[in-house]
Amino acid sequence: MTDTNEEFDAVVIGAGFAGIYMLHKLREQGLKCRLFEAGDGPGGAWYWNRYPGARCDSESYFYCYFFSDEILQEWTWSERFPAQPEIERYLNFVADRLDLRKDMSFGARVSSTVYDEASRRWTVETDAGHKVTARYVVTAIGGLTSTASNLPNIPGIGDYKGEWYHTGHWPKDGVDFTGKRVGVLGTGSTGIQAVPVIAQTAGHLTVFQRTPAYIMPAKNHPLTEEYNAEIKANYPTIRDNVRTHWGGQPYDAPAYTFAELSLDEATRLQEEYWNNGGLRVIQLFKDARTPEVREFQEEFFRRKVRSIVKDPAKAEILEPKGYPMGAKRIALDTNYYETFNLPHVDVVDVRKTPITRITEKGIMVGETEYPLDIIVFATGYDAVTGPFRAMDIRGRGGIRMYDKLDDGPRSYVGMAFAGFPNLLAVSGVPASIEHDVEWIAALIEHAEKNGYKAVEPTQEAEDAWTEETQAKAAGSLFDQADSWQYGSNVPGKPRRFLLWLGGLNVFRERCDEVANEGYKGFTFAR
Ligand code: N01
Repeated sequence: MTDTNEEFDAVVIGAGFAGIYMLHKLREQGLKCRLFEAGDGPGGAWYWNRYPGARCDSESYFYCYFFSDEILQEWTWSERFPAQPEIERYLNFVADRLDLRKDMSFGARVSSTVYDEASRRWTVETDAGHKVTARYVVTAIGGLTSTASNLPNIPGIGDYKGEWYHTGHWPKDGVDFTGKRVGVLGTGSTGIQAVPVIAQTAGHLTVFQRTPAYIMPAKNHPLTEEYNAEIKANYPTIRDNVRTHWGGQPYDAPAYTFAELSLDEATRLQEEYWNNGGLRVIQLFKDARTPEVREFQEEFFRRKVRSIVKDPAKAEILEPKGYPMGAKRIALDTNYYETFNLPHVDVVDVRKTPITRITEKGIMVGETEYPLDIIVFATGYDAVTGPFRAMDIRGRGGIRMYDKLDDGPRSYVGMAFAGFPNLLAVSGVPASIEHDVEWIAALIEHAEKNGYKAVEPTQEAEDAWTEETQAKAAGSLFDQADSWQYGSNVPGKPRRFLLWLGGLNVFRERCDEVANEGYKGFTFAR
Protein backbone atom coordinates (compact mmCIF):
# COMPACT_ATOMS: atom_id res chain seq x y z
CA MET A 1 0.00 0.00 0.00
CA THR A 2 1.38 3.44 -0.88
CA ASP A 3 -0.13 6.22 1.15
CA THR A 4 0.66 8.88 -1.41
CA ASN A 5 -0.51 12.30 -0.31
CA GLU A 6 -2.46 10.89 2.60
CA GLU A 7 -2.79 13.25 5.57
CA PHE A 8 -2.05 11.98 9.04
CA ASP A 9 -2.09 13.48 12.49
CA ALA A 10 1.19 11.77 13.30
CA VAL A 11 3.92 9.81 11.58
CA VAL A 12 6.13 7.56 13.67
CA ILE A 13 9.50 6.52 12.24
CA GLY A 14 10.82 3.11 13.28
CA ALA A 15 9.19 -0.06 14.64
CA GLY A 16 11.48 -0.96 17.50
CA PHE A 17 10.60 -0.79 21.19
CA ALA A 18 10.05 2.97 20.89
CA GLY A 19 7.99 3.15 17.69
CA ILE A 20 5.68 0.30 18.59
CA TYR A 21 4.64 1.86 21.88
CA MET A 22 4.50 5.39 20.42
CA LEU A 23 2.12 4.28 17.68
CA HIS A 24 -0.08 2.51 20.21
CA LYS A 25 -0.17 5.48 22.55
CA LEU A 26 -0.99 8.07 19.88
CA ARG A 27 -3.64 5.85 18.36
CA GLU A 28 -5.19 5.44 21.81
CA GLN A 29 -5.40 9.23 21.95
CA GLY A 30 -7.45 9.16 18.75
CA LEU A 31 -4.77 10.38 16.35
CA LYS A 32 -4.67 9.08 12.81
CA CYS A 33 -1.18 7.61 12.55
CA ARG A 34 1.19 5.90 10.16
CA LEU A 35 4.44 4.21 11.11
CA PHE A 36 7.24 3.73 8.57
CA GLU A 37 9.90 1.11 9.11
CA ALA A 38 12.84 0.21 6.86
CA GLY A 39 12.88 -3.46 7.89
CA ASP A 40 10.20 -5.85 6.75
CA GLY A 41 8.82 -6.40 10.22
CA PRO A 42 8.82 -4.98 13.74
CA GLY A 43 12.03 -5.16 15.77
CA GLY A 44 14.14 -2.06 15.15
CA ALA A 45 17.66 -2.71 16.49
CA TRP A 46 16.46 -6.24 17.20
CA TYR A 47 15.46 -6.65 13.56
CA TRP A 48 18.83 -5.59 12.12
CA ASN A 49 21.17 -7.00 14.76
CA ARG A 50 20.75 -10.66 13.90
CA TYR A 51 24.49 -11.35 14.00
CA PRO A 52 25.61 -14.66 15.53
CA GLY A 53 25.31 -14.56 19.30
CA ALA A 54 23.20 -11.37 19.41
CA ARG A 55 21.67 -11.27 22.84
CA CYS A 56 20.46 -8.71 25.31
CA ASP A 57 22.63 -8.04 28.30
CA SER A 58 19.80 -6.79 30.44
CA GLU A 59 17.75 -9.54 32.06
CA SER A 60 14.60 -10.42 30.17
CA TYR A 61 12.22 -9.79 33.08
CA PHE A 62 12.88 -6.06 32.86
CA TYR A 63 13.94 -5.68 29.21
CA CYS A 64 10.31 -5.38 28.20
CA TYR A 65 7.26 -3.14 28.26
CA PHE A 66 5.62 -2.46 31.60
CA PHE A 67 2.68 -0.38 30.39
CA SER A 68 0.34 -3.32 29.87
CA ASP A 69 -0.42 -5.84 32.62
CA GLU A 70 -1.94 -8.12 29.98
CA ILE A 71 1.26 -8.21 27.94
CA LEU A 72 3.35 -8.75 31.06
CA GLN A 73 1.22 -11.73 31.99
CA GLU A 74 0.76 -13.19 28.52
CA TRP A 75 4.41 -13.18 27.42
CA THR A 76 6.85 -15.65 28.96
CA TRP A 77 10.61 -15.28 28.50
CA SER A 78 12.61 -18.46 28.03
CA GLU A 79 16.09 -17.26 29.04
CA ARG A 80 17.72 -14.99 31.60
CA PHE A 81 19.35 -12.98 28.79
CA PRO A 82 17.12 -13.30 25.72
CA ALA A 83 18.65 -13.83 22.29
CA GLN A 84 17.78 -11.68 19.27
CA PRO A 85 15.20 -14.11 17.77
CA GLU A 86 13.22 -14.16 21.01
CA ILE A 87 13.20 -10.36 21.35
CA GLU A 88 12.15 -10.03 17.72
CA ARG A 89 9.33 -12.53 18.39
CA TYR A 90 8.32 -10.52 21.47
CA LEU A 91 8.07 -7.27 19.50
CA ASN A 92 6.05 -9.04 16.80
CA PHE A 93 3.79 -10.42 19.52
CA VAL A 94 3.23 -6.94 20.97
CA ALA A 95 2.54 -5.44 17.52
CA ASP A 96 -0.08 -8.14 16.90
CA ARG A 97 -1.52 -8.04 20.40
CA LEU A 98 -2.17 -4.30 19.99
CA ASP A 99 -3.31 -4.72 16.39
CA LEU A 100 -0.74 -2.23 15.16
CA ARG A 101 0.26 -3.71 11.82
CA LYS A 102 -2.55 -2.08 9.89
CA ASP A 103 -0.97 1.28 10.61
CA MET A 104 2.59 0.21 9.84
CA SER A 105 4.36 0.32 6.46
CA PHE A 106 7.39 -1.98 6.25
CA GLY A 107 10.23 -1.88 3.76
CA ALA A 108 9.90 1.89 3.82
CA ARG A 109 12.95 3.87 4.93
CA VAL A 110 12.13 7.52 5.58
CA SER A 111 14.40 9.54 3.34
CA SER A 112 13.18 13.03 4.20
CA THR A 113 10.84 14.90 6.47
CA VAL A 114 10.35 18.58 5.72
CA TYR A 115 8.34 21.18 7.68
CA ASP A 116 6.05 23.64 5.94
CA GLU A 117 5.49 26.70 8.10
CA ALA A 118 2.39 27.89 6.24
CA SER A 119 0.40 24.69 6.73
CA ARG A 120 2.26 23.73 9.91
CA ARG A 121 2.61 20.21 8.53
CA TRP A 122 5.50 17.86 7.89
CA THR A 123 5.91 16.14 4.53
CA VAL A 124 7.42 12.69 5.00
CA GLU A 125 8.87 10.72 2.10
CA THR A 126 10.21 7.18 2.02
CA ASP A 127 12.48 5.32 -0.36
CA ALA A 128 9.50 3.06 -1.11
CA GLY A 129 7.65 5.95 -2.73
CA HIS A 130 5.43 7.17 0.10
CA LYS A 131 4.80 10.90 0.36
CA VAL A 132 2.46 11.83 3.18
CA THR A 133 1.89 14.78 5.47
CA ALA A 134 1.47 14.90 9.23
CA ARG A 135 1.12 17.44 12.00
CA TYR A 136 3.51 15.54 14.26
CA VAL A 137 6.54 13.43 13.47
CA VAL A 138 7.99 11.21 16.16
CA THR A 139 11.37 9.68 15.41
CA ALA A 140 11.84 6.33 17.09
CA ILE A 141 15.02 5.55 15.20
CA GLY A 142 17.31 4.52 18.05
CA GLY A 143 20.76 5.78 18.85
CA LEU A 144 22.67 2.78 17.51
CA THR A 145 21.05 2.19 14.16
CA SER A 146 21.84 0.33 10.97
CA THR A 147 21.55 3.58 8.95
CA ALA A 148 24.50 4.95 10.92
CA SER A 149 26.75 1.91 11.21
CA ASN A 150 30.40 2.79 11.59
CA LEU A 151 32.59 1.26 8.93
CA PRO A 152 36.18 2.25 9.73
CA ASN A 153 37.93 4.37 7.13
CA ILE A 154 40.89 2.03 6.85
CA PRO A 155 42.85 2.55 3.62
CA GLY A 156 42.07 -0.04 0.96
CA ILE A 157 38.73 -1.05 2.47
CA GLY A 158 37.18 -0.92 -1.00
CA ASP A 159 39.81 -3.29 -2.43
CA TYR A 160 38.81 -6.30 -0.39
CA LYS A 161 37.50 -9.10 -2.61
CA GLY A 162 36.13 -11.44 0.07
CA GLU A 163 32.73 -11.31 1.78
CA TRP A 164 32.26 -8.69 4.48
CA TYR A 165 29.43 -7.81 6.84
CA HIS A 166 28.68 -5.18 9.45
CA THR A 167 26.96 -6.66 12.49
CA GLY A 168 24.33 -3.90 12.46
CA HIS A 169 22.71 -5.06 9.23
CA TRP A 170 23.22 -8.76 9.22
CA PRO A 171 21.73 -10.81 6.33
CA LYS A 172 18.41 -12.41 7.21
CA ASP A 173 19.53 -15.75 5.80
CA GLY A 174 22.63 -15.75 7.97
CA VAL A 175 26.25 -16.22 6.93
CA ASP A 176 27.93 -19.59 6.47
CA PHE A 177 31.33 -19.53 8.16
CA THR A 178 31.96 -23.26 7.77
CA GLY A 179 35.64 -23.89 7.19
CA LYS A 180 36.28 -20.24 6.28
CA ARG A 181 39.11 -17.96 7.40
CA VAL A 182 37.21 -15.29 9.30
CA GLY A 183 38.37 -11.99 10.75
CA VAL A 184 36.37 -10.08 13.37
CA LEU A 185 37.27 -6.42 13.75
CA GLY A 186 35.95 -4.85 16.94
CA THR A 187 35.69 -6.16 20.48
CA GLY A 188 32.88 -4.12 22.01
CA SER A 189 29.64 -5.70 23.30
CA THR A 190 28.83 -6.94 19.80
CA GLY A 191 32.16 -8.52 18.82
CA ILE A 192 32.32 -10.22 22.21
CA GLN A 193 28.97 -11.88 21.59
CA ALA A 194 29.74 -12.84 17.99
CA VAL A 195 33.24 -14.32 18.40
CA PRO A 196 32.34 -17.51 20.36
CA VAL A 197 29.52 -18.39 17.95
CA ILE A 198 31.50 -17.69 14.76
CA ALA A 199 34.36 -19.80 16.18
CA GLN A 200 32.05 -22.83 16.32
CA THR A 201 32.08 -23.27 12.53
CA ALA A 202 34.91 -21.11 11.17
CA GLY A 203 38.01 -22.89 9.87
CA HIS A 204 40.16 -20.18 11.41
CA LEU A 205 39.17 -17.06 13.32
CA THR A 206 41.35 -13.99 13.88
CA VAL A 207 40.08 -11.33 16.27
CA PHE A 208 41.56 -7.87 15.69
CA GLN A 209 41.45 -6.05 19.02
CA ARG A 210 42.24 -2.39 19.54
CA THR A 211 40.94 -1.99 23.10
CA PRO A 212 40.37 -4.88 25.50
CA ALA A 213 36.95 -4.58 27.11
CA TYR A 214 36.03 -5.29 30.70
CA ILE A 215 33.87 -8.36 30.29
CA MET A 216 31.63 -10.03 32.85
CA PRO A 217 30.20 -13.54 32.47
CA ALA A 218 26.51 -13.53 31.55
CA LYS A 219 25.84 -16.95 33.13
CA ASN A 220 22.79 -17.13 30.96
CA HIS A 221 20.35 -19.97 31.60
CA PRO A 222 16.83 -21.09 30.74
CA LEU A 223 14.11 -19.82 33.07
CA THR A 224 11.94 -22.26 35.00
CA GLU A 225 8.16 -22.13 35.26
CA GLU A 226 8.43 -21.37 38.98
CA TYR A 227 10.79 -18.46 38.38
CA ASN A 228 8.55 -16.98 35.70
CA ALA A 229 5.48 -17.36 37.92
CA GLU A 230 7.25 -15.51 40.72
CA ILE A 231 8.37 -12.74 38.35
CA LYS A 232 4.85 -12.33 36.99
CA ALA A 233 3.42 -12.10 40.49
CA ASN A 234 5.99 -9.42 41.36
CA TYR A 235 5.68 -7.22 38.30
CA PRO A 236 4.11 -4.23 40.10
CA THR A 237 7.12 -4.03 42.41
CA ILE A 238 9.59 -4.65 39.59
CA ARG A 239 7.96 -1.86 37.57
CA ASP A 240 8.29 0.57 40.50
CA ASN A 241 11.91 -0.41 41.03
CA VAL A 242 12.77 0.08 37.35
CA ARG A 243 11.23 3.53 37.42
CA THR A 244 13.03 4.69 40.52
CA HIS A 245 16.46 3.17 39.86
CA TRP A 246 19.28 5.36 38.56
CA GLY A 247 19.99 3.03 35.65
CA GLY A 248 16.48 1.60 35.16
CA GLN A 249 17.47 -1.74 36.67
CA PRO A 250 15.29 -3.24 39.40
CA TYR A 251 18.29 -4.26 41.46
CA ASP A 252 18.93 -3.70 45.13
CA ALA A 253 21.56 -1.14 46.05
CA PRO A 254 25.07 -2.54 46.65
CA ALA A 255 25.22 -4.36 49.96
CA TYR A 256 28.86 -4.13 51.09
CA THR A 257 31.43 -1.52 51.91
CA PHE A 258 34.81 -2.55 50.58
CA ALA A 259 36.68 -0.44 53.12
CA GLU A 260 35.13 -2.45 55.96
CA LEU A 261 36.06 -5.86 54.56
CA SER A 262 39.23 -7.89 54.67
CA LEU A 263 40.82 -8.56 51.29
CA ASP A 264 39.89 -12.24 51.59
CA GLU A 265 36.28 -11.42 52.33
CA ALA A 266 36.07 -8.90 49.45
CA THR A 267 37.62 -11.48 47.10
CA ARG A 268 35.19 -14.17 48.26
CA LEU A 269 32.23 -11.86 47.63
CA GLN A 270 33.56 -10.75 44.27
CA GLU A 271 33.97 -14.42 43.31
CA GLU A 272 30.39 -15.12 44.38
CA TYR A 273 29.08 -12.24 42.26
CA TRP A 274 31.23 -13.38 39.32
CA ASN A 275 29.65 -16.83 39.55
CA ASN A 276 26.15 -15.34 39.53
CA GLY A 277 26.97 -13.36 36.39
CA GLY A 278 25.34 -10.39 34.71
CA LEU A 279 26.04 -6.70 35.21
CA ARG A 280 25.58 -7.15 38.96
CA VAL A 281 29.09 -8.60 39.02
CA ILE A 282 30.40 -5.08 39.55
CA GLN A 283 27.55 -3.84 41.75
CA LEU A 284 28.42 -5.22 45.16
CA PHE A 285 30.35 -2.38 46.82
CA LYS A 286 28.77 0.86 48.04
CA ASP A 287 32.13 2.58 47.77
CA ALA A 288 32.64 1.37 44.19
CA ARG A 289 33.92 4.71 42.97
CA THR A 290 36.96 4.86 45.21
CA PRO A 291 40.37 4.17 43.62
CA GLU A 292 40.88 1.23 46.02
CA VAL A 293 37.76 -0.59 44.84
CA ARG A 294 38.47 0.13 41.21
CA GLU A 295 42.00 -1.19 41.52
CA PHE A 296 40.76 -4.27 43.35
CA GLN A 297 38.06 -5.05 40.79
CA GLU A 298 40.18 -4.30 37.73
CA GLU A 299 42.90 -6.64 39.00
CA PHE A 300 40.31 -9.29 39.90
CA PHE A 301 39.04 -9.26 36.30
CA ARG A 302 42.54 -9.39 34.85
CA ARG A 303 43.28 -12.43 37.05
CA LYS A 304 40.11 -14.05 35.70
CA VAL A 305 41.36 -13.60 32.14
CA ARG A 306 44.72 -15.13 33.05
CA SER A 307 43.02 -18.08 34.73
CA ILE A 308 40.71 -18.81 31.78
CA VAL A 309 42.97 -18.13 28.79
CA LYS A 310 45.70 -20.78 28.76
CA ASP A 311 48.12 -19.11 26.34
CA PRO A 312 49.82 -16.33 28.35
CA ALA A 313 50.52 -14.31 25.19
CA LYS A 314 46.81 -14.28 24.26
CA ALA A 315 45.81 -13.58 27.88
CA GLU A 316 48.16 -10.61 27.99
CA ILE A 317 46.44 -9.07 24.95
CA LEU A 318 42.94 -9.80 26.25
CA GLU A 319 43.43 -8.48 29.79
CA PRO A 320 41.50 -5.21 30.18
CA LYS A 321 43.85 -2.29 30.77
CA GLY A 322 44.77 1.20 29.63
CA TYR A 323 41.63 2.90 30.98
CA PRO A 324 39.51 2.68 34.13
CA MET A 325 36.76 0.08 34.32
CA GLY A 326 33.43 1.74 33.51
CA ALA A 327 34.92 4.37 31.20
CA LYS A 328 33.63 2.29 28.29
CA ARG A 329 30.55 0.12 28.35
CA ILE A 330 31.08 -3.13 30.23
CA ALA A 331 30.19 -6.19 28.17
CA LEU A 332 28.66 -9.54 29.04
CA ASP A 333 29.96 -12.71 27.47
CA THR A 334 29.24 -16.36 27.05
CA ASN A 335 32.51 -18.26 26.53
CA TYR A 336 34.40 -15.31 25.03
CA TYR A 337 37.67 -15.89 26.84
CA GLU A 338 37.28 -19.69 26.63
CA THR A 339 37.08 -19.36 22.82
CA PHE A 340 40.71 -18.25 22.69
CA ASN A 341 41.75 -21.68 24.02
CA LEU A 342 40.64 -23.20 20.71
CA PRO A 343 43.63 -23.85 18.46
CA HIS A 344 42.01 -22.15 15.46
CA VAL A 345 41.26 -18.85 17.25
CA ASP A 346 43.82 -16.03 17.50
CA VAL A 347 43.81 -12.47 18.77
CA VAL A 348 45.90 -9.71 17.22
CA ASP A 349 46.70 -6.54 19.15
CA VAL A 350 46.07 -3.75 16.66
CA ARG A 351 46.75 -1.09 19.29
CA LYS A 352 50.35 -2.29 19.52
CA THR A 353 50.74 -2.78 15.78
CA PRO A 354 48.03 -0.87 13.95
CA ILE A 355 46.17 -2.04 10.89
CA THR A 356 47.96 -0.48 7.93
CA ARG A 357 45.43 -1.30 5.24
CA ILE A 358 42.85 -3.70 3.96
CA THR A 359 44.03 -5.56 0.88
CA GLU A 360 42.27 -7.62 -1.78
CA LYS A 361 42.91 -10.69 0.35
CA GLY A 362 42.53 -9.58 3.94
CA ILE A 363 43.79 -7.30 6.67
CA MET A 364 47.35 -6.00 6.87
CA VAL A 365 48.67 -5.38 10.40
CA GLY A 366 52.06 -3.70 10.26
CA GLU A 367 53.80 -5.70 7.54
CA THR A 368 51.84 -8.91 8.16
CA GLU A 369 48.91 -9.78 5.94
CA TYR A 370 46.11 -11.90 7.39
CA PRO A 371 44.31 -13.57 4.46
CA LEU A 372 40.57 -13.78 5.15
CA ASP A 373 37.53 -15.21 3.34
CA ILE A 374 35.12 -13.15 5.46
CA ILE A 375 35.57 -9.95 7.47
CA VAL A 376 33.01 -9.13 10.15
CA PHE A 377 32.98 -5.47 11.14
CA ALA A 378 31.76 -5.29 14.74
CA THR A 379 32.82 -1.67 14.72
CA GLY A 380 29.72 -0.06 16.17
CA TYR A 381 27.84 3.07 15.20
CA ASP A 382 27.94 6.76 14.56
CA ALA A 383 25.75 6.90 17.64
CA VAL A 384 22.78 9.11 18.54
CA THR A 385 23.40 12.01 16.14
CA GLY A 386 24.29 9.68 13.23
CA PRO A 387 20.77 8.29 12.66
CA PHE A 388 19.33 11.85 12.60
CA ARG A 389 21.97 13.05 10.18
CA ALA A 390 21.34 10.06 7.89
CA MET A 391 17.84 11.42 7.18
CA ASP A 392 17.06 14.70 5.46
CA ILE A 393 15.15 16.51 8.23
CA ARG A 394 14.35 20.18 7.59
CA GLY A 395 12.63 22.43 10.07
CA ARG A 396 11.52 26.07 10.09
CA GLY A 397 13.15 28.18 7.38
CA GLY A 398 14.63 25.04 5.84
CA ILE A 399 17.19 24.56 8.61
CA ARG A 400 18.70 21.11 8.41
CA MET A 401 19.04 18.70 11.31
CA TYR A 402 22.25 17.55 9.64
CA ASP A 403 23.78 20.98 10.25
CA LYS A 404 22.21 21.46 13.65
CA LEU A 405 23.90 18.32 14.98
CA ASP A 406 27.22 18.98 13.28
CA ASP A 407 28.82 20.13 16.56
CA GLY A 408 27.33 17.30 18.59
CA PRO A 409 24.00 16.49 20.19
CA ARG A 410 21.50 19.28 20.87
CA SER A 411 18.01 18.92 22.27
CA TYR A 412 15.65 19.94 24.99
CA VAL A 413 15.02 17.06 27.43
CA GLY A 414 16.46 14.74 24.79
CA MET A 415 13.14 14.76 22.96
CA ALA A 416 12.59 18.11 21.21
CA PHE A 417 14.56 20.53 19.04
CA ALA A 418 14.46 24.30 18.62
CA GLY A 419 13.57 25.11 15.03
CA PHE A 420 11.74 21.82 14.52
CA PRO A 421 8.11 22.26 15.66
CA ASN A 422 6.14 19.10 16.42
CA LEU A 423 9.16 16.90 15.77
CA LEU A 424 9.75 14.71 18.78
CA ALA A 425 12.25 11.96 19.44
CA VAL A 426 12.28 8.75 21.48
CA SER A 427 15.28 6.50 21.89
CA GLY A 428 17.19 4.56 24.50
CA VAL A 429 16.46 1.35 26.30
CA PRO A 430 12.96 0.06 27.14
CA ALA A 431 12.94 1.64 30.61
CA SER A 432 13.62 5.14 29.26
CA ILE A 433 11.61 4.58 26.09
CA GLU A 434 8.40 3.95 28.02
CA HIS A 435 8.90 7.16 29.91
CA ASP A 436 9.64 9.21 26.80
CA VAL A 437 6.69 7.80 24.87
CA GLU A 438 4.30 8.63 27.69
CA TRP A 439 5.78 12.09 28.16
CA ILE A 440 5.56 12.89 24.44
CA ALA A 441 2.02 11.53 24.27
CA ALA A 442 1.06 13.80 27.16
CA LEU A 443 2.70 16.80 25.49
CA ILE A 444 0.78 16.13 22.29
CA GLU A 445 -2.45 15.68 24.24
CA HIS A 446 -1.82 19.02 25.95
CA ALA A 447 -1.32 20.71 22.57
CA GLU A 448 -4.40 19.08 21.08
CA LYS A 449 -6.65 19.94 24.01
CA ASN A 450 -5.58 23.57 23.92
CA GLY A 451 -5.87 23.92 20.18
CA TYR A 452 -2.17 24.52 19.64
CA LYS A 453 -0.90 23.74 16.18
CA ALA A 454 2.82 23.90 16.87
CA VAL A 455 4.99 23.17 19.89
CA GLU A 456 8.70 23.76 19.98
CA PRO A 457 11.37 24.34 22.62
CA THR A 458 12.99 27.74 22.89
CA GLN A 459 16.62 28.12 21.87
CA GLU A 460 17.49 29.10 25.45
CA ALA A 461 15.92 25.95 26.90
CA GLU A 462 17.70 23.80 24.35
CA ASP A 463 21.05 25.51 24.99
CA ALA A 464 20.74 25.12 28.74
CA TRP A 465 19.78 21.44 28.53
CA THR A 466 22.56 20.71 26.05
CA GLU A 467 25.16 22.35 28.26
CA GLU A 468 23.86 20.62 31.37
CA THR A 469 24.15 17.27 29.61
CA GLN A 470 27.79 17.97 28.76
CA ALA A 471 28.52 19.24 32.27
CA LYS A 472 27.19 15.99 33.79
CA ALA A 473 29.61 13.98 31.68
CA ALA A 474 32.63 16.23 32.20
CA GLY A 475 34.92 14.69 34.79
CA SER A 476 32.92 11.45 34.81
CA LEU A 477 34.53 8.07 34.24
CA PHE A 478 33.45 8.22 30.59
CA ASP A 479 35.64 11.26 30.23
CA GLN A 480 38.67 9.03 30.75
CA ALA A 481 38.40 6.91 27.58
CA ASP A 482 37.45 7.05 23.93
CA SER A 483 34.04 5.55 23.32
CA TRP A 484 30.97 5.84 21.11
CA GLN A 485 29.27 7.61 24.02
CA TYR A 486 31.71 10.46 23.42
CA GLY A 487 31.55 10.14 19.64
CA SER A 488 35.24 9.35 19.57
CA ASN A 489 34.81 6.12 17.57
CA VAL A 490 33.99 8.14 14.45
CA PRO A 491 36.93 10.08 12.98
CA GLY A 492 36.16 13.81 12.92
CA LYS A 493 33.10 13.59 15.18
CA PRO A 494 33.23 16.25 17.91
CA ARG A 495 33.98 14.95 21.38
CA ARG A 496 30.61 15.64 22.99
CA PHE A 497 28.79 13.26 25.31
CA LEU A 498 25.77 11.75 23.59
CA LEU A 499 23.67 10.55 26.51
CA TRP A 500 22.15 11.85 29.75
CA LEU A 501 24.39 10.82 32.62
CA GLY A 502 22.22 12.22 35.38
CA GLY A 503 20.26 9.02 36.10
CA LEU A 504 16.97 7.84 34.73
CA ASN A 505 15.14 8.58 37.98
CA VAL A 506 16.41 12.17 37.98
CA PHE A 507 15.57 12.50 34.29
CA ARG A 508 11.97 11.49 35.06
CA GLU A 509 11.77 14.11 37.79
CA ARG A 510 13.15 16.79 35.49
CA CYS A 511 10.68 15.93 32.75
CA ASP A 512 7.80 15.90 35.25
CA GLU A 513 8.89 19.32 36.42
CA VAL A 514 8.84 20.66 32.83
CA ALA A 515 5.32 19.27 32.30
CA ASN A 516 3.97 20.37 35.69
CA GLU A 517 5.15 23.91 35.10
CA GLY A 518 3.07 24.18 31.94
CA TYR A 519 5.77 22.74 29.70
CA LYS A 520 8.29 25.35 30.64
CA GLY A 521 10.91 25.86 27.95
CA PHE A 522 8.38 25.21 25.17
CA THR A 523 6.47 27.69 23.05
CA PHE A 524 3.04 26.87 21.70
CA ALA A 525 1.44 28.48 18.67
CA ARG A 526 -2.19 28.46 17.50
O1 N01 B 1 30.26 -1.13 19.13
P1 N01 B 1 31.37 -0.39 20.03
P2 N01 B 1 29.35 -2.41 19.47
N1 N01 B 1 40.20 -0.20 14.07
O2 N01 B 1 31.47 0.98 19.46
C1 N01 B 1 36.50 -1.25 17.42
C2 N01 B 1 24.95 -1.81 22.31
N2 N01 B 1 24.85 -3.24 22.33
O3 N01 B 1 28.52 -2.69 18.28
O4 N01 B 1 37.28 0.46 21.56
C3 N01 B 1 40.14 -1.13 15.04
O5 N01 B 1 31.09 -0.55 21.47
C4 N01 B 1 36.44 -0.51 18.71
O6 N01 B 1 37.72 -0.33 19.25
P3 N01 B 1 37.99 0.89 20.29
C5 N01 B 1 25.74 -1.35 23.53
O7 N01 B 1 25.20 -0.16 24.02
C6 N01 B 1 23.95 -3.75 23.17
O8 N01 B 1 30.16 -3.51 20.05
O9 N01 B 1 37.35 2.09 19.67
N3 N01 B 1 39.08 -1.29 15.86
C7 N01 B 1 35.55 -1.44 19.53
O10 N01 B 1 36.27 -2.54 20.00
C8 N01 B 1 27.09 -1.14 22.94
O11 N01 B 1 27.90 -0.28 23.71
C9 N01 B 1 23.79 -5.07 23.29
O12 N01 B 1 39.45 0.97 20.41
C10 N01 B 1 38.03 -0.48 15.66
C11 N01 B 1 34.56 -1.93 18.47
O13 N01 B 1 35.17 -1.74 17.21
C12 N01 B 1 26.71 -0.58 21.59
O14 N01 B 1 25.62 -1.38 21.17
C13 N01 B 1 24.58 -5.95 22.56
C14 N01 B 1 38.02 0.51 14.67
C15 N01 B 1 33.28 -1.13 18.47
O15 N01 B 1 32.67 -1.22 19.72
C16 N01 B 1 27.77 -0.66 20.54
O16 N01 B 1 28.44 -1.91 20.63
C17 N01 B 1 25.51 -5.41 21.67
C18 N01 B 1 39.17 0.63 13.86
N4 N01 B 1 39.26 1.58 12.91
C19 N01 B 1 25.63 -4.06 21.56
N5 N01 B 1 36.83 1.18 14.72
C20 N01 B 1 22.76 -5.51 24.26
O17 N01 B 1 22.93 -6.41 24.94
C21 N01 B 1 36.15 0.61 15.74
N6 N01 B 1 36.87 -0.38 16.31
C22 N01 B 1 21.50 -4.77 24.43
